[in-house]
Amino acid sequence: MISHLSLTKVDTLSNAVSLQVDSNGFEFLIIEHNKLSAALTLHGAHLIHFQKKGEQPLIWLSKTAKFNEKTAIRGGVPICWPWFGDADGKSNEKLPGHGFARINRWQLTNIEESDQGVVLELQLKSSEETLKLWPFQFELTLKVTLHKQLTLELITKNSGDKAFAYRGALHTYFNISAPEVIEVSGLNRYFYNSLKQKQRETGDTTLLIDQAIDSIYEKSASNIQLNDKQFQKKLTISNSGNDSEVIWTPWVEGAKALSDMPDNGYQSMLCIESAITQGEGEKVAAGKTHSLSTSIC
Ligand code: TA6
Repeated sequence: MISHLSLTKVDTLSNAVSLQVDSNGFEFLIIEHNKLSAALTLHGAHLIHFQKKGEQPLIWLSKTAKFNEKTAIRGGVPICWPWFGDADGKSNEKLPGHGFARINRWQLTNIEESDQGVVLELQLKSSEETLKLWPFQFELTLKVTLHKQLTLELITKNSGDKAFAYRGALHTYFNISAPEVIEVSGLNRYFYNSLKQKQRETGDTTLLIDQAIDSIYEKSASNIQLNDKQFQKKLTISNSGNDSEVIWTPWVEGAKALSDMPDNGYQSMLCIESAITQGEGEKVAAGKTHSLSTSIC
């Protein structure tokens, strides 16, 4: 899903990991292992590609995604933090939608390689800039396990002296063959429909994809299954530390309205997100940590 990007290698970081840049110097970590390939950007610690040898890419990336310091990348796994959607529920041009973590440059802090694959660790710490947007000191660590399963763990550390609460999501864009052959199961019966002023509704635990969907499901008591009958693939998605799962597809009109998604982009993607969206969010006392994760196999 990244062959269309023309990148130049600037550094070899390990046997499997290299630092590459595009013509604007935008930085990509490219992982080439005998069992898998993957790619992340330091901008947003954003996984944009993951593919196991002999399989379809697991993660969808828009062919018209923008790669610059100001924009969230369309596709991959955006790290939505420290809020989900609009800050405090009101639109505010100063406060970026889905928080600032996905539009800040993270540091690569560790690489572990084995014959199973690669584990990367990236960090983002509070700064003068972030404190202007959100008055709390923090250390965010993203641990990305690229093995036969893909696991992302976002560890929030409150490095300040006052408690805070955060919301957010590991906003995974899955690569699908076609909406009409997809089935999502294992969902909670209760959900909030963001397309209808978030009324609480009761639905089925299985969802078919045949229209625009923007729903926040209360956390499932089981794993979520994504069954793609054309790819002949049944994915199991195991979330922890979350209070909800979000399902999103922009569908026809929504895709047309997005400048960084092709008009037909909705036909090959579906978002299933491990999210913290309820109430004030997850409270983290001074000095304490909280982990939000999603594991896909
Ligand atoms: O996760 C669902 C959602 O909140 C939708 O409402 C839609 O806005 C989507 O995220 C994408 O948000 P973005 O800010 O990345 O365009």
